[in-house]
Amino acid sequence: MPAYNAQATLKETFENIPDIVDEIILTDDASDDNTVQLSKSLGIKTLSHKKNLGYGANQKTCYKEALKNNSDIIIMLHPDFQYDPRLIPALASMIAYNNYDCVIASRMLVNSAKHSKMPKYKYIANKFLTFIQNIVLNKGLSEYHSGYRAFSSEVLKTIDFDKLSNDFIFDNQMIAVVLFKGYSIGEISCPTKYFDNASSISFFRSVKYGFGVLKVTFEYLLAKSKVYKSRIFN
Ligand SMILES: Nc1nc2c(ncn2[C@@H]2O[C@H](COP(=O)(O)OP(=O)(O)O)[C@@H](O)[C@H]2O)c(=O)[nH]1
Ligand SMILES: [Mg+2]
Repeated sequence: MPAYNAQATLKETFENIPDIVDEIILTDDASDDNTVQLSKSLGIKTLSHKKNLGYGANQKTCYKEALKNNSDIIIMLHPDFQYDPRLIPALASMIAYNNYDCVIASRMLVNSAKHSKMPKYKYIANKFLTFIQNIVLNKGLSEYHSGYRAFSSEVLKTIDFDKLSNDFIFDNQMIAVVLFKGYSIGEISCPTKYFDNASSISFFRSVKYGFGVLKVTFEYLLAKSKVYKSRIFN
């Protein structure tokens, strides 16, 4: 769980994580609240950044720690309780049975996002960016932006994720690189919740993310057509 100011929702998220999970790791990106204390009191293995390094940087710390323990399947779950932790076995089984190398819990597959107060601009941007990426990346995913995903450890060992951004665009770069390397990505549907305590990225950060997605898509196109390999695809 990459955490940032997750005090209000961490306990509920944690309590809904099924027993099938062998180890839970939380990395805190210098939260202003009591996320770290709460996490430790719940018995979660907790690591923390001294300074705020960003959402991508937080995931890097988390994946490195998870890889240290010879894990087979690594699942990212946001501690803001927007995604249902009880779907972990569904995600994990698709990797365990070698159906896919990576699985995304999609908020768009059965359109749960539309009925969950996801801000309209986020919904429309998600649809638009997904449409573009499906064409360029030659896939049929329902979204590329969910923060609930599972990886086989082989994927995370092979991908040099340190090269990816420390910011929010890390998530989208990750999918693009996973596909570029020839790994497969599956999806399950997942309801999502939008409520007051769920942290919300500002409009400005979302717009920046949107342009970042277009940049990743363009870089993928250049790399795939062997014109130019940018840092993340090299
Ligand atoms: N590391 C880090 N994470 C952040 C920061 N701001 C937001 N987040 C996390 O990013 C995730 C996604 O943000 P959120 O507002 O929930 O977006 P949404 O789920 O797409 O509506 C959440 O789990 C937040 O905790 C930050 O400055 N640093
Ligand atoms: Mg969220």
